[in-house]
Amino acid sequence: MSDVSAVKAALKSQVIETPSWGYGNSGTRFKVFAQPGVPRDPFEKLADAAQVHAHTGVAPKVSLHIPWDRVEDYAALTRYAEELGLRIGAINSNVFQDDDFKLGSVTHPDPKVRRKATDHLLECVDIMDATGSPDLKLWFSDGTNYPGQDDIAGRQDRLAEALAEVYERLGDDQRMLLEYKLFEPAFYTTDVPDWGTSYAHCLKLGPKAQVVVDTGHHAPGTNIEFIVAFLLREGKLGAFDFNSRFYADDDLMAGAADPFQLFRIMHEVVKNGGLKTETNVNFMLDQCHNIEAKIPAVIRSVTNVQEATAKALLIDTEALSAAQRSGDVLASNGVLMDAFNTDVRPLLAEVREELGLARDPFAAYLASGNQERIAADRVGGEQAGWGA
Ligand code: AOS
Ligand code: ZN
Ligand code: ZN
Repeated sequence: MSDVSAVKAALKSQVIETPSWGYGNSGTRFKVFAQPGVPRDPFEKLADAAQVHAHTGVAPKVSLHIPWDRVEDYAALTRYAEELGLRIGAINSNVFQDDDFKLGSVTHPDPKVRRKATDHLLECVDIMDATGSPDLKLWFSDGTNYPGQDDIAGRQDRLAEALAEVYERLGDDQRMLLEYKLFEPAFYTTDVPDWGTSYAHCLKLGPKAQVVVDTGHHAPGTNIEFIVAFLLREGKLGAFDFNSRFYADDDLMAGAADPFQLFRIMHEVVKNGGLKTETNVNFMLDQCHNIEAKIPAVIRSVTNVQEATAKALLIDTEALSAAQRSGDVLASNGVLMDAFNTDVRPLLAEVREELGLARDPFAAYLASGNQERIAADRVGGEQAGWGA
């Protein structure tokens, strides 16, 4: 795409969904560093998400996590989101923080535990009904640590059975997003370890089931953009969980570790129609900010995703396909690298100006005084965090 106004229009219409847990305290297994001003409840998490949207103009949706964001009155939470100019995005289920799930949730050998896990997933669909959320995001920590610990194929049968029950419960405008992850917390087998397993289950379930690609959930060296191209071609790419990693599931700011990889992924998205509204790819962030301030870190991730998208949109597609057709390896690679090496920050600054926003959302947020305000106001009470 070389027409600048079309590039700008595409950048204005891209929606990036931010995670409620990205605003709360988080840490590693060694330490959670509490930060001043961190939200004390789901309402305050929404207020923080609204700051990101106010400064970027492209982040009107927030993923919730149940039970971390469980409230008495979901209608009130939804109304509050609307007052802030936000919508509720994916509902993330949690079948990994209960003693009963030590040996698995929907794949547990005991049918009583499987029932409990499936009931939680069904509760999440009730919450989708109450909040208008279109997406149920499923990530299972299920797996085994030792050879022989359980029946690998049997666990797939149990997983399929639970997914089918939840799929049946979905409304017409609701879908199920099945995330995969190579390992952790299970270290020998994981029940949904890769895109192929997720894809196979989604294919069997039907059109309302699609795959989530979390960019931190692969073996080192995995070609994620190939997976993206393949899933888009099959109509099975439902969403991204963007974050970056140096080692495993590091959950760092998107685009921080490897902006070139993010660009390559966004190239496949753009090339294969993934930016079109009707394709309905949910561009979510899934990250935890352990040592950096949360709201500005989410802003930085949003702008990093935008920069990768802008570069992908600037690729001279005609020159690229001509070079590809003629088998000119160096020329085709050169077209891609020209786009990657373009400084798109001035273009994005113009886009923001046209939306009535400050040219630099990061600096504008820091100058807004919000950080000092929340640090002064949000004293007392439990601070919500990862796992709270
Ligand atoms: C876990 O590693 C996954 O990335 C999930 O997306 C998880 O549900 C999310 O991090 C919130 O807990
Ligand atoms: Zn994730
Ligand atoms: Zn993860």
